[in-house]
Amino acid sequence: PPVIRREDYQPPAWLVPETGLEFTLGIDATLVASKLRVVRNPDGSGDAVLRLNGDQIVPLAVRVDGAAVNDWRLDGPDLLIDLPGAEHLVEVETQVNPAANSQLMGLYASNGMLCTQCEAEGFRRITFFPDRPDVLSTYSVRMTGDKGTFPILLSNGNCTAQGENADGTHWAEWHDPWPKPSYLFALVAGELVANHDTFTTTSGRKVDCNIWVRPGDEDRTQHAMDSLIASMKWDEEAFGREYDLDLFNIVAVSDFNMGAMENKGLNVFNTRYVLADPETATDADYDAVEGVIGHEYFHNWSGNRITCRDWFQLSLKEGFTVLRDQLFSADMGSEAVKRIEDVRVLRSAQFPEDSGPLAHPIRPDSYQEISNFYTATVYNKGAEVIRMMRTMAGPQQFRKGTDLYFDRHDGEAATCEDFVRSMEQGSGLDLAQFRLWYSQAGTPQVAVTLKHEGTTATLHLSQTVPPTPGQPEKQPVPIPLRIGLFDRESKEHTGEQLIVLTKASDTFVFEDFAKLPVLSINRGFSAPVSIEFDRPNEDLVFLAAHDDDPFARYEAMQSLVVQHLVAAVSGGLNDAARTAGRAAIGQAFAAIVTDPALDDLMRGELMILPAESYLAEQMLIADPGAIHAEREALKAWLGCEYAEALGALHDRAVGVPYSRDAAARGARKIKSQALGYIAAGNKAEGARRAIAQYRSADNMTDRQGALLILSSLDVPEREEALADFHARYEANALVIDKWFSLQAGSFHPDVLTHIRELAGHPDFTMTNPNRVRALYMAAAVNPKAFHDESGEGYRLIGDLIRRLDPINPQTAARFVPSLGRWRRIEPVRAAMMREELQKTAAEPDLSRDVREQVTKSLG
Ligand code: DPP
Ligand code: ZN
Repeated sequence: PPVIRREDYQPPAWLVPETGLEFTLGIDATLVASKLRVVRNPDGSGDAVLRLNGDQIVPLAVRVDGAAVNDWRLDGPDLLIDLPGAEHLVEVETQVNPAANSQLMGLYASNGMLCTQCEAEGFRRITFFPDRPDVLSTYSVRMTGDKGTFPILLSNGNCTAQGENADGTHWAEWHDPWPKPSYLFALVAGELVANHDTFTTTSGRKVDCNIWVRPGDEDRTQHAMDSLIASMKWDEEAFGREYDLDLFNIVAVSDFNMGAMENKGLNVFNTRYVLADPETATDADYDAVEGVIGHEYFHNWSGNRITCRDWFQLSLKEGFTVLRDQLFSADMGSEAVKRIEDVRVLRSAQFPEDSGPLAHPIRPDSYQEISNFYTATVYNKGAEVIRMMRTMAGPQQFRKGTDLYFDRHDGEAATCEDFVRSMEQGSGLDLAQFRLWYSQAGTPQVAVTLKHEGTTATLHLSQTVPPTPGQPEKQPVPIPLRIGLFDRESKEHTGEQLIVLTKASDTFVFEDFAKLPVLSINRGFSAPVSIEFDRPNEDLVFLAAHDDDPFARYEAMQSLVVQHLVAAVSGGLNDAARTAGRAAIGQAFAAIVTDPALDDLMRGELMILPAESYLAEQMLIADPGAIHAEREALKAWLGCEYAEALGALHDRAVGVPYSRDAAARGARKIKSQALGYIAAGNKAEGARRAIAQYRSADNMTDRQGALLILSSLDVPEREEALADFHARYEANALVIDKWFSLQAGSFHPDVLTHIRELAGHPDFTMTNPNRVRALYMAAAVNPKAFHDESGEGYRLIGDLIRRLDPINPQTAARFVPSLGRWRRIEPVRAAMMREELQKTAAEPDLSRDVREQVTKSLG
């Protein structure tokens, strides 16, 4: 497949200021008639040929300026038409089969309704069009369909007319006044009901807000509606951005590749990010709904009003919008807990990407299939990069930068460079060297030493950015580090400072310290780097108990555990060192479990042990079996050693009645955390408490929390609870997804057998991405199942990729990176992982999506 390169960007030869689309809707056959007003781009190449992209569609009729033409031709999937003048009306008719569209890109059928997904290149599966984000057009859409099958007809913008025909069909016309690229087009038709509310913007525009779902689901939409209205208000206050249409529609669909899609005025959502009530959604699900609703809403400015010039600029909208949704969620709940959660996602999903064969800068230089670049790097590291600008500028100056960006580029298809330049001019930052964060891949490593002499503390920092594919050599990047120096006696620090490491190595001097202070560094995770700082356990115990920066407190606990487990796994711990290491961890752990000053949401967060994937990241070559065993052993030791305190914690939390307030959510969080340790330390006691919690649960957080513990235990209560859960929620697809993923994610000794059986369960289907992910993504991220020494886990995922690829290549490709980690895994397992990649590469008809990921992973 051809490689697309950023440096090859050319402006489009033709622009399409106006687009008319007429749909005659049918589940198996939908006719699409387009009317494109095309004009030669004065800044284009002057090419007389109009190239309209297509994908698995054929032109049934082509007209230019009202007359049928026959001299069009196909170039691969694209339609080429020679146009003599500077402006023409081009009309093309096509037909698509939504029911046969298992890729879920373009127009497809889901659960009896029709919907679209066009980002990144799905519009070309609906009609021929210059399907690139720098061609902005005003859309008028007319659709006609059977009134019984499609009672609700929706598209972008406003509904301008509707009516009924004598033959039982009805029609609607929609007009979107805001010019947009084709990837933001959307159409939905089907039987839907709405939760309706209104929001009045700061300048007095009254906006109708609707959340459309299948009949029966409307009782689970209130949290989504509350989140939408909170997002609209927040974006006015935090970024000065107001909504710009009279209507905002959200539609929930059950078959969806992504989380959600920000189509102008008509967001389409995966049901899992819309539907929530206490009986079926956990507290984490509630948070995810709020975050994704916010994310898609914020795209209305960062993405829609200002879009991307080309797909290499994806982080322009995604990195920035992730930062915006993170700041929103922080304001809605606990800023400290949100920050820790975001860093955990970065470390478990993005760090491995950055150190593996698929590493790419947040602004990639090339791709074969753009769908493969909707990554944790573009999204989450992209957000971290913009967050660093905010940290260096301060919130007020940062806001000046974003204001200038929104003002200057409104209505444009912009680049990352446009954003950086606006930020420089608006905020006053000099970002010349900082631009390296956009072009270099790899997680910078910062080595730290702190020395003390007389009354002077000397901090020495040095950085390396590791080589990544195609980028053997790197330059130093500016790394903003928030630091605090604690006096050991007073347990206070001398005031937080921001230092920026710009050179390969540098020294910072601090005066007036009678003794060596305790350094708290990268507070708030001010830079997305890994810190290498060898220091005594007692300093980490000190920070885990006393640091006033909540992230730093979490980090100290994590570092204690990481240092200990990495040493244990590498065989570097004698009995004395193991005892000392555990004692230090235990001391910090006990302080966390019992500290009355901590709120429970934070306590629950601090109790979470570092993920096995993150531990593996700390080693050049990892032995997943040893990591799993050591981590479980530590968990069991903590559960035993602190059984009494953990039991008391669980008892206290059990007594807190359900509500959505922070205290009750905190109680539920520590309830599940405590249960995990109790079960690790004492299986019988864990099972006893878990089944009691399961039986008396009046909400999904408690029920799922208990089932999570039971599903890993080889006890009779396990079967009882799993059978009850299935029977209770049979009719609810999102909860049945949980039933699959809890079992596939469990540490039960027979987990691989369970997964194989679940793949044959009548509720399993390969055509629904949520269900596929519930079973197989849970398995792929379950270190016990995936890295089983038999290699069965690797074969499971390899088989899945090969079977799913012909059905849904985009989702299939998402499973490749787990196998692509082979170079960092011990040789016996590595060979088996590699074999699955080779077997996949040998398939003759591999999609472009999977082909690119597999080739790079082997390369
Ligand atoms: N729908 C995806 C997102 O919002 C892609 N734009 O991130
Ligand atoms: Zn997005």
